[in-house]
Amino acid sequence: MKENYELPEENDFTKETHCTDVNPSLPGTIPKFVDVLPIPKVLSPDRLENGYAYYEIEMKAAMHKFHRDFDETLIYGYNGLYPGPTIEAIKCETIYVKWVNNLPSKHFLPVDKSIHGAIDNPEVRSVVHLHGANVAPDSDGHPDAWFTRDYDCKGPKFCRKVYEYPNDQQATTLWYHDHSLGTTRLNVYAGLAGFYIIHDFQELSLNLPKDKYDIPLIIQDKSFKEDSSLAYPSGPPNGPVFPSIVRAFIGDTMVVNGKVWPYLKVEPRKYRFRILNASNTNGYVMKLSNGDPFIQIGTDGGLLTKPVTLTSFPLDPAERIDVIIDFSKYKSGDKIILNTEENDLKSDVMEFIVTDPCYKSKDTSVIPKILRPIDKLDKEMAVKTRRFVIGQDLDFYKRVMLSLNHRMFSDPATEKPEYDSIEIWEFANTLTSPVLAAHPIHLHLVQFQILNRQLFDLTTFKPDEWIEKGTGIDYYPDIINPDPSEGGPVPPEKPDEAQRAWKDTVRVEPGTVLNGTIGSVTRIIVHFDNHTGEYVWHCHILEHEDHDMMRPLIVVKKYFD
Ligand SMILES: [Cu+2]
Repeated sequence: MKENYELPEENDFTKETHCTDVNPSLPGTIPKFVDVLPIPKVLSPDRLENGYAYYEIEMKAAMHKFHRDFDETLIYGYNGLYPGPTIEAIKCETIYVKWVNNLPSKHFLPVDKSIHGAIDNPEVRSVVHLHGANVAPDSDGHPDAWFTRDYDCKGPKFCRKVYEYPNDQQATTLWYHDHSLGTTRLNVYAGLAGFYIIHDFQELSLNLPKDKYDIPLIIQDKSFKEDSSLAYPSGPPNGPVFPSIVRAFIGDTMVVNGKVWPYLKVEPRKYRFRILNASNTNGYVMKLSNGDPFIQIGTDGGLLTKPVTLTSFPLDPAERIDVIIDFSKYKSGDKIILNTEENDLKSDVMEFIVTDPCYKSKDTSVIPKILRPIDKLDKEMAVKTRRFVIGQDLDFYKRVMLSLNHRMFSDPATEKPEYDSIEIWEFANTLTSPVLAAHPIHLHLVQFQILNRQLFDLTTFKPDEWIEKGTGIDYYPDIINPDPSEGGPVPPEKPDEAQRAWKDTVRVEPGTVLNGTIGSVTRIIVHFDNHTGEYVWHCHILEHEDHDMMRPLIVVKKYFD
């Protein structure tokens, strides 16, 4: 597969030694840091059409080698590549992409045929969503706009073959991925994900590390079978339903840019890393093994106002973080591991190995003191506040599913903001059992801002009253002393500096463990701008999204009396 990637120059042959006792299903037997980190190739347009860049990208089954000691195995990839090729665009320069589905008719992962979208529809359906992009609804990749090979079968919202991306937003790191109703978790896990990077002149003028020192990292946890093939659970048999969707998927190895636990040789200088968590369920808290800092410069929707120094950061599914790591103080041979705070084998993500400096390319990049101004959305301008309770329900087969205000995806749309209006959306996470979990909530079409988060007392919480009037969350018991008389109103907490920028996915925190009595509400402010029409919003834990934790979002025209 080497020809598919731009591989760094490699003079170190010591890692060529293969191990024979590797069992891909036993992560403890897999040697770490023996594969060079691949950098997904930037795709050139197929041609110019009426002056616009035109791409044709084919989704197809292909063979991929995840690790030096694994056999090649089946994946689904854009142009047969995992991850897909990177698309680079310039702000306000429209591009067109024809997404072609040449996937087989039978999926190689276990398909649950009882969930939305999967009932009575072909097994392998696909539609591409450009995550974080401000686009018209017919190019957004609505989950019901899926299509099969040769467009033989099309979902009810399918309306065009060639998608139009106007790139009318500031420089940032987006990603494209499969979004077909009821099979997103399987298609993304199978490999259908890639980077889409928007540049603009303002960002280029900042002299940040660029070209080969600007590296995108797509991180996914995966599990493998003994024969190197991708493993995904069939779920417990559930009455007549098997395979059956699982509530979470947690893999046992870490894959970065398509390789299990890779390494990257870095010069002693500054590098920019655009890190994407494209895992199905897993959120991470990431750090460097030596405790050294990251300089964060951006979030999902673009640059921060100024750099923020972090020694660790949370990254939930679909979130991106843009960081600079300065390796200049290290000496040749030093090794630093990017890892997570999880306490298991897979806490290692990848390794940086510092090389001798490259005198041909002196590091002239800078970390500017100021990156760009961000207009703060004004709460006073909000015309509506919507409130959502994250709870759980049982589906038709009595399986637990996570839900948004106890509605299913197919229930009539309730979120119909007016075009060009500003709204506040509040998400109350009321789940305390069986596990406390954050839910990364993603809205299509928009980039929004996080207002605050607040803990509240679940024992007195009345969801319906709160949804209607916003009352009942201004109090929670003291964490140390849960005697109600010791509690009191708790002010909302502003997001930390690292999140005071544009976001398209927000981590809705869980409450706390204390007797299962404390919930947490996360508030965002959104401007529904540029387009009207049908979109969706949902939890980006793919196992939740595929199991009804998704709702329609319809931006309606403004009516003047
Ligand atoms: Cu969720």
